[in-house]
This record gives sequence, structure tokens and C-alpha cells, in this order.
Amino acid sequence: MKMKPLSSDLPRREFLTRAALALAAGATLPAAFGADNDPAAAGERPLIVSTWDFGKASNDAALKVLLGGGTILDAVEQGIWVTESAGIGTVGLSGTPNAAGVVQLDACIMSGPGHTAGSVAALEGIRHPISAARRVMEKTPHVMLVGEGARMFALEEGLESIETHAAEHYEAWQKQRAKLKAAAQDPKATPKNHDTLALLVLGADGNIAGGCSTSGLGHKLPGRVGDSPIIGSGLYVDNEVGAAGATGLGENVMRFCGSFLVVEYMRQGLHPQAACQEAIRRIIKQERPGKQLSLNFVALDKQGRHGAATSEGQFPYSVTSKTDSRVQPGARI
Ligand code: SD4
Repeated sequence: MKMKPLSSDLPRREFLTRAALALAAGATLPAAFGADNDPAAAGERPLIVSTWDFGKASNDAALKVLLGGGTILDAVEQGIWVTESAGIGTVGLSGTPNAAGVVQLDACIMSGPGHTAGSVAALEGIRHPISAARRVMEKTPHVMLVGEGARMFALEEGLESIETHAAEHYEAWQKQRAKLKAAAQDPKATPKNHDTLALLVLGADGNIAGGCSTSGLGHKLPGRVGDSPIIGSGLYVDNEVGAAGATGLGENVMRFCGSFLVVEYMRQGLHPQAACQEAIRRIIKQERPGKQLSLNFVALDKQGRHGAATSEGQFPYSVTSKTDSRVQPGARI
């Protein structure tokens, strides 16, 4: 693996700061100072990274959009459509209902150029919440619309809606609840009640965009909004530095502006991998020892480097370039 010189072109003070931050984050020095974490893909553009293994299908669709001449925002939106329609049970209208048996969706999108953002929360009955978020960004002076207002806006924009009847949802949820209960008795089964798609795109021209979409925490209180549609929590893009996205227990991300934190660590010079790890370590430090936090971050930087980390369990993330598309493990803290 080719290594870049560690210190030759860095002022001594910056070198020491980076070293201290990187080592605190558990990174190796080469990783912290810019050695490629993945020689095959590092530096390659376009590059797409996303949360979880199901993100790969969205990455592949996003790459196709870019190769067909679409913009980075088109790639984010249309890539996310794939997962929103895939029926995975945690993103889009197949998602787990809230405590009232209703699916309420959260999504956001952010563009590096112009530093613009759009977001929707607690949105009901709209097939592609990511498109609603994009329209909020592009067609209104606002950043975020919620609940019935977000739904009315999406309908006025002509976005596809699906009639949702709370009673039907409630029945479906009851069935799912029975399944989850049964699965909980089976140590081999791992029931999921939340898993969000955050997808980050570095374009061939070096510009960055990202999006995030979820049905949020299963069985949440009606009206509960998680981290996913909150700019700086579930997603953050800074066109000078890079982008980060989150998945996990939103309450633990929101209280720390998680994705913003990861991007800020990258701004200080950390490799995306080390930045994700350092953000998790910093949150852990302020929490009760041993508390299960369910924090997962994914990040990419302007140079085409990427990384991911989780506070516990496993966190696979998807990485796609023109030469390769694969799922790989995030680092466990
Ligand atoms: C939420 N962060 O609503 C989302 C859920 C999630 O993996 O990402 N789960 O809290």
C-alpha cells in the first residue's frame, strides 16, 4: 500500500494536533494523515457511500444516474428512491409504524454547492419523502416542513401518494409485532425496528451532496422526529471538507449534532474513518458507562476517502465507484 509522507508538508503544530486527535480516535497514523484506506477506490470520483448493506442497490442506481449525465442531487434522490421502494421495512412506506399504527417518514437532502438543504418530518402517505425534501430545498424559502403541512406540500407538488388507512396499518403492525415477539425468542433471529439510509455522493467534479431517508424508530410516539431529517444530525455536507450521515438511535445522535461533528473532525484533518470513530468516542465519554447507544456514522471526504464506525454490534456500509461496488464493515469502537 502506498503511504503518503506523514509530516513533510505539514507545519509542526498542525502535525502534532492531528496526531493527538487521530491517536485519541484510535486511528493509525497513516490513516489519520491521508494514506488511502482503500487504495483501489481512494481518490476515485465519482464515489458513493451509504449506510448498511441495503444501501448498495441505491449506490448502484446513483452511479448510473451520474454516468448518464445526472447531477449529484439527481443521484442522491434517485438512488434513495430505490431503497424507499424496496420494501425493506425501515425506509419508505414499508416502514415500521409508530405507536398509533401509522407510518411517519423522515427525510432530508443537502447540497454542498450553495450549502442548501431541505427536509420533511412525520410525513404520511408519500412514496418518496426524499423528493419532498428536495422540493422543499429547491422550491421554498424554508429548510424543513413537518406533518400535515409537509404532506400538503408534497401533494401540491404532484408527488406520488399512497392512501394509508390507520386501521390497516394497525393490523399490519399487530402482525409484525407478533413476528417480532417470536423472533425475540429465537437467538438466531435479529429483529430490526430501525435502519436508515444515508447516502453520500462525491461527484466527478469534486462537489458533494447527501440524503437521508427513514421511517424512524419503530413504535415511536406519534409526532416523534428522529435525527434523520435534522441537518447536522442525520446528515451534513460541507463542500470544502466532506459529508457524513448517521443511523441508529436518533435521540443519541441529535443531542450531539452527530453528522456535523464528524464533518468538523474531518475539517481538523482526520481521515473519515478516524472522524467517525472520534465522534462516537466523544459521545460515549459524556454518557453513562455501559449505556447502549446504537450510534453509527458513515463519512466521505473531498479526496474520495471514506470510513464508518459503530458504537456496538456490526455496521456494514456500502461503497461504490466506477470500478467497484461492495459492502464492507465499519469499525467497531
Ligand atoms: C431514528 N435514526 O429515527 C433513526 C432510525 C435509524 O437505524 O437510523 N435506525 O432514530
